[in-house]
Amino acid sequence: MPNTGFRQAALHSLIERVVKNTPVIDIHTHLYAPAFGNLLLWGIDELLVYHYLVAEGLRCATIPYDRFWQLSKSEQAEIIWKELFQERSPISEACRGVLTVLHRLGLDAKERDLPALRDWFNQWSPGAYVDHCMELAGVRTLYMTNSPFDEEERPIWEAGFEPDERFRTALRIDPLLTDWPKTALRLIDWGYNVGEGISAPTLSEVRRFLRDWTTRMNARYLMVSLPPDFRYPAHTEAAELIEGAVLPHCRDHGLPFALMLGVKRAVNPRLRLAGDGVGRSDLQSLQNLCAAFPENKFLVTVLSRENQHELAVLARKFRNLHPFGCWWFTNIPHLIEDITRMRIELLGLSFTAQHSDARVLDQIIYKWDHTRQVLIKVLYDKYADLVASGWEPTATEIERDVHELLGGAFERFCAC
Ligand code: RAT
Ligand code: ZN
Repeated sequence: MPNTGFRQAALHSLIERVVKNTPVIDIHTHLYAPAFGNLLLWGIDELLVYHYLVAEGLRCATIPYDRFWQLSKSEQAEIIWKELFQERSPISEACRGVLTVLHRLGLDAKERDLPALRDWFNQWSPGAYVDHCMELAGVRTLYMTNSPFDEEERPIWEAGFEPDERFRTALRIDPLLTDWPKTALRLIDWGYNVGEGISAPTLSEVRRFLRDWTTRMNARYLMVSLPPDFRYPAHTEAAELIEGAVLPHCRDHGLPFALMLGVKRAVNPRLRLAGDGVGRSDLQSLQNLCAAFPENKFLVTVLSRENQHELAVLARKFRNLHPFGCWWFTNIPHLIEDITRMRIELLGLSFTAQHSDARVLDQIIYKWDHTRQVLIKVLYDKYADLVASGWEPTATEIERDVHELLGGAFERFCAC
């Protein structure tokens, strides 16, 4: 057919335009609205000391871990810059991310001039910089990770502030489920009458705590990350708290519960935040939860590559399960491509393709840029397959579908 090449090019540029222009709902980040002051991180030094880069930089550097942590942030950034950008090419995904950010901001990283980069960032005010980054990244709304257990964050909530509609809240409850004995003492301090064991009165007080913080934060979902050895059902505090407090609370408020499965915390504690690892989770436990609680909604991402296929198959079986994102160690182009292709082939459009997990504001630029590049490739193949089967997707249909993958399906799942 003479015009096949032309039609393929037209399809490709249509998909490219749609994917680049569709605004994103970033459903999981570690960013904060400007009202949170210093908790909102941004700028070149923060980009360089991102824990993804620290883990890579300290593989190359010879400085003892403890000495590294004693340095100021800018000294740490200089070590990472030297090790990963000057002494070898910045070829890893996390390093490439820094370059994409600088490039999209209009800065010339190839000058290799760290002081000049710092000067550029110093001209910005946080408010204006948030607008700039969100616009460049094409992010419409983003979800923060909000923890009442965080000593810096809690007082800000208690004091109150003017909400920023673009920054939504997710109530993060890891310490409640992963370290009950210590958390029980904190709840007692805050006026909740809980006991050491998981009894009915304790569960009801935990529900009161969850209610108070859901209301205070206007939380849109609850969230936890769990280690590979998490099991449900089980005679563990985590399983009993989930069943007796978290899930009933979510049902009462119509909120999803987000499970991030497969993180092994502090595999190397000397690396601090950079020291967490991965392990394969038991998705039978997730199946048990989805089956036992059809009135609950589960947003789920898994850290282990080996769990990805099982998660997608499970989502075919349970409409109360919504897979999302390529999390952390899977947020690298070749796995994003693999996982997204597989999810589309098994689930169509009923999942959320990505979340940024950005900890530093500027990172939304590269995380979304890189994901969009992969999505264009995958979607082009998928729509070209449809064309080859005699189906012609319209531009409006492709726009609708991409919106679905970049937040639309998530909103529908939360609302239903
Ligand atoms: O991706 C990350 O930055 C990790 O450190 C974790 O924060 C992870 O995303 C999580 O939310 O537990
Ligand atoms: Zn995260």
